[in-house]
Amino acid sequence: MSVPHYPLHINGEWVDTDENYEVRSPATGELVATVAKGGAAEIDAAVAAAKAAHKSGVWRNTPPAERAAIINTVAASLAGRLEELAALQSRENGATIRVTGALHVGLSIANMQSVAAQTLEYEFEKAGPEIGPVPAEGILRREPLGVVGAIVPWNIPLLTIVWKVTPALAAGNTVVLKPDEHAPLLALELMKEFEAAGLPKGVLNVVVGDGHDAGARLSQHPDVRKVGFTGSTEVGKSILGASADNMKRVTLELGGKGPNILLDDADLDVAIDGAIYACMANNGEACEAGTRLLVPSWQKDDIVARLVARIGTMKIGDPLDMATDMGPLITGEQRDRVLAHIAKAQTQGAKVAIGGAAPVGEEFANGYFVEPTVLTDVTPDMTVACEEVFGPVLSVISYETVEEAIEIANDTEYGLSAGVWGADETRVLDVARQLEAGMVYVNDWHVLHPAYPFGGYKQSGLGREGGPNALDQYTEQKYISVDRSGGVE
Ligand code: TXE
Repeated sequence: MSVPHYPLHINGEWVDTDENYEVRSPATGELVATVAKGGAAEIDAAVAAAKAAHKSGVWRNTPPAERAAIINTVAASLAGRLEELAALQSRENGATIRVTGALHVGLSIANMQSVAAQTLEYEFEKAGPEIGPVPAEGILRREPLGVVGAIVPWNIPLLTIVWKVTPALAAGNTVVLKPDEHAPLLALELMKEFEAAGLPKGVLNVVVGDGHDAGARLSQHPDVRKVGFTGSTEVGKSILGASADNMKRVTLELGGKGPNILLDDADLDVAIDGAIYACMANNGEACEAGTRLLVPSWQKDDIVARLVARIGTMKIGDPLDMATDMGPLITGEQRDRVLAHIAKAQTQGAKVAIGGAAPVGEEFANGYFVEPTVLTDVTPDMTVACEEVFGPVLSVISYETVEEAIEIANDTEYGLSAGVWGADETRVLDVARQLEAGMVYVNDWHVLHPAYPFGGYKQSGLGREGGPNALDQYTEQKYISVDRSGGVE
């Protein structure tokens, strides 16, 4: 079977460059596709096309209902291709097919539909209150910003794209999207669908390229008015710095170190599964994973024994198999990073209760697998409890009192997600209100929903994505006052 090739998409054309990326399955090494490699020159061309499209008014003057209709058409096309696209995503980045179907593709479709619905209701222009004492009126407008750059990672590509590109387009902006070079295929499939749905040329452009080259150029470009970014906190800071030159607006969705507090009345039959799901869904490659499990010290041994028993039943392997619970990490470099974290934690006093290594066997020989791992005796000052590991590694930390658990939970520069499990609703909500995180899950985890915002406190980011105000992040506010005491009737 021939391997598909994807060019870049600039100004309504599919364009090739002198170099290609090879996108390979992290489970098997199989070549999944080749993709044209863009750089600063292609970013410049894409920004110029997006700027011209914005200036022409071809998109910002398209009635919002028509913009929403195009988004809905694309959402419907993706829904018709859900299984195919989920499989492509699993082959590309190793996330398991259950997760790519429900989360990567399924939730992306739901978000697109939610943004399309919001677009129909959105008050792009409305009369404001009267202005006294002279007879004067105000008009409140929400206008597109112009050219928007979207820079996204490899771990959950389509959803992180949709969170940016859909509200940006719905609000009338034009967009240059830079996917990660390890997982660019769903960005390019999305581009095909927007093209088929009749999006005018130059309105959405896709340039796959390296971060330090294409990504940096996009974040620095003087004609880009906003950058939406998902990725590491380190790169997020460089994007924030680059935005200063021309006062770009930024939305940043960065790393996390989610604390997951088990209270002493939590139903462990549910909470143990929940704690594993919180940490290890998407192979542990999720910014809002619950990676620090905070347990009452007197229940620790029981909880660890239950975690070990449950994790022992998990199936590691082929991400395309519906029975698989854990696929490979994205690259050999990521796998080695995760294994180095586990090794360092042990030198600092942590113990491996289960996992801790790359699985051995023929089916794992060509992939970047790491066993689901539980570390016990972790203390809050250990590196593994402070830094984002981005792999299937759960750190168990003991606490004596609920106050201490909250203290440990909040003692981090991250603040993306948090969780709390318990039977007493008043008590769990009291704890939830005290946690410094953008999303707090009570008796569950990963409850992402289009109606609710996603984003972090502190160094986990800036701004929110999705939710009821998704379009606000991609519009500028304008106030027009009309003084009727003089000539204007
Ligand atoms: O992320 P990067 P990487 C975390 C996670 C992971 C670590 C490294 O801890 O182990 O980051 O992953 C582009 N200017 N997260 O290296 O580098 C890059 O090409 C502009 C958290 O993959 O932040 C890609 O498109 N852009 C996370 C995107 O930024 C640049 C998701 C993200 O890559 C750039 C992924 C630059 N100088 C990793 N350098 C989350 N929050 O979900 C890179 N890029």
